Amino acid sequence: MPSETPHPALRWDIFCRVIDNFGDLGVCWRLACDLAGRGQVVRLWADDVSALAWMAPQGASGVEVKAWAAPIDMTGITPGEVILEAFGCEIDEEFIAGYARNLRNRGQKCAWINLEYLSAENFSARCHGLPSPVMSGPGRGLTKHFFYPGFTAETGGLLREPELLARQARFDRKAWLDDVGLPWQGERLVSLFCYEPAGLGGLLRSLASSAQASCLLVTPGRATVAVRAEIAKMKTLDRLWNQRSVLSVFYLPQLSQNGFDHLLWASDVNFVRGEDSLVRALWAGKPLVWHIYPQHDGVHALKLQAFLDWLQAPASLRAFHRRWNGLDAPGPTLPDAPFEPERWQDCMAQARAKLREQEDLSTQLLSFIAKIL
Ligand code: TRH
Repeated sequence: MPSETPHPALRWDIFCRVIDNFGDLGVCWRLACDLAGRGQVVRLWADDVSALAWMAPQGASGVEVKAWAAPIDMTGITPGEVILEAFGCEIDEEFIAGYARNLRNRGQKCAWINLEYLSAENFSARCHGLPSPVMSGPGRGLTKHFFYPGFTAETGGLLREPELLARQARFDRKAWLDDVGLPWQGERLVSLFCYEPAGLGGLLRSLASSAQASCLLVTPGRATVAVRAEIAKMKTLDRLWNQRSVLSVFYLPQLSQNGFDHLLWASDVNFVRGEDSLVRALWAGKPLVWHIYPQHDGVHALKLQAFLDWLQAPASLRAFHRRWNGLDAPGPTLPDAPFEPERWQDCMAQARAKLREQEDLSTQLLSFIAKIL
């Protein structure tokens, strides 16, 4: 693994607008904590901080959370040396004006980063690190830089805290399962974090008809609602669908981000969604299925394909993903896509090993800032 060089402590202002779900805040919080853990001083501005109450109940030293309201309250606020807007959110003009003024007064260079969404598509490598001159407003004359996370060495990489893999290696599965109250008898554990997947009924049927007993660990919110609705539907269609009780379902409470990592480490197969949980499942290294965030224009299908190509996913994993994400051409009677996690393990192990060799996102971001300052 590449060695990390120490960086001077800088003050960061990270801005996050919560669109829906938890991913925007989840990524920003992890980034803020990772940077703070490396000696940086971080202020995280978010327009909806409510999810942090369960995602990060302990907070983190070195990270100050600020509620980001409009208009922004600049009382007593001096912008830091680095400003980062996550996923194209726009920082208020008052803040930019203060930032530009500070740069002039201190004779400092601009470190204004636009952190983009994660994608395995080629544009991430092409656009990573590109400058974007600011042409208007109080930041006129300054330059923003695009920072693209990604899966290859030509991109900004993935978040991976320095201690993550060592913590994973020390993880005690049985103790954690006891802690969450799961009376585990050695069944296959399948974690489920998703929206409303088209292939949910197929998964439940596969698990219920398997020779191997499984326990589905269902996260709260949309996954729980979807599973309850699907099970109710299946019961009306065929009340013997899980006759041998080979499948059990365990509904989880909201976990902290660390607890969520533990869930992924404890499970044999992980169903994840969005962006941050996908990255964490890659580090977990178990077979995973990704419910990609659906976009109205359908571009998520290309994004999913690029990811599966990067993963060198075998045909059955691709087929399962198409069904899970509702991307199969509609037909009157689509057969269930086979659930074959044992065939998916190799590509996951290879992907994790490949990613380990690459520099993580925070290391790259710190080097990038050092270069432009
Ligand atoms: O919530 P998401 O669907 O977020 C999505 C994506 O980020 C997407 O790219 C974005 O455009 C959209 O939101 C608006 O999935 P994601 O990204 O995996 O984020 C979930 C976060 O919630 C992640 O940080 C893990 C955390 N989490 C917990 O901390 N505890 C839990 O119990 C669960 C279920 C999740």
